[in-house]
Amino acid sequence: HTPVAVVTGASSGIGAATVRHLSKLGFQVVMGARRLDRLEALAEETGAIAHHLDVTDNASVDAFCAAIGRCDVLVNNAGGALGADPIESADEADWIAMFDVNVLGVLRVTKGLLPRLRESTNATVVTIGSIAAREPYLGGGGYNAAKHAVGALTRVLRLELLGEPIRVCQIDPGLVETEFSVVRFRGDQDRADAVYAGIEPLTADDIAECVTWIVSRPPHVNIDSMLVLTRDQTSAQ
Ligand code: NJP
Repeated sequence: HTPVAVVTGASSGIGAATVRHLSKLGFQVVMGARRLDRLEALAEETGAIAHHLDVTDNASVDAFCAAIGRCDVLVNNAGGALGADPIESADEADWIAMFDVNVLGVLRVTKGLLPRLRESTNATVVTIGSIAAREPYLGGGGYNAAKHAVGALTRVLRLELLGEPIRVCQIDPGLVETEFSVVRFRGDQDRADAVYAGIEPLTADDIAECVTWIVSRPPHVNIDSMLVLTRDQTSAQ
């Protein structure tokens, strides 16, 4: 049988690159995101199966999970930052939205697919965290807090699944050239360029290659976590 990989947030950036790389590796990929037009184009290109998915909406997650009959690999990738304000002027709505998509989004999809992952003899959950899950950086308290929570969720899941044939891993990328900063700075490209000046970013393919490497290790090898920075970054930028 062909192994099945599920990728959330597959309509751009790291998620889309991961769909391409896992498809090339021989997985039947099932992908979800809100921008279905983007997914349909990627489905045409890769043979992956597209479903609408909003990880902040329980009904959407339920419908997505119900459409999946088999799951050997789950890549929890949907997420992002909203705003870059200091705590003194933090917008509570942004913080709530960031926890909803980054933390509860991972919780909802993981919870929904655990029964399918348990049916696999060699399952892997790879969650895309962030450098912000390790070292808080200035310019995004809510994102830092949310990704720290993602790190805790990953580690608790690993403890809960110990002894079962399900590997649990988190990849923490540094700066990756995707639509991330467009969302973070609400389309203000000048502000994004100023923050990221002088840093040559990683590409989405760089991170997708980490995903394929992790899932193709022998079943007893669990790559617990991976911090992937650009050469121009330290862990506190
Ligand atoms: O960004 P982008 P990345 N339900 O904006 C989807 C982390 N990261 O590839 O729904 C379902 O190109 C959205 O799809 P759509 C970051 O935190 C990045 O860089 O159609 N999906 C799109 O496909 C995130 O966890 C950097 O709008 C939802 C995807 O998420 C992951 O990498 C650094 C959704 C975002 O793609 C991928 O982000 C770092 C929802 N409610 C961590 N909301 C970096 N780029 O520098 C969004 O440390 N999506």
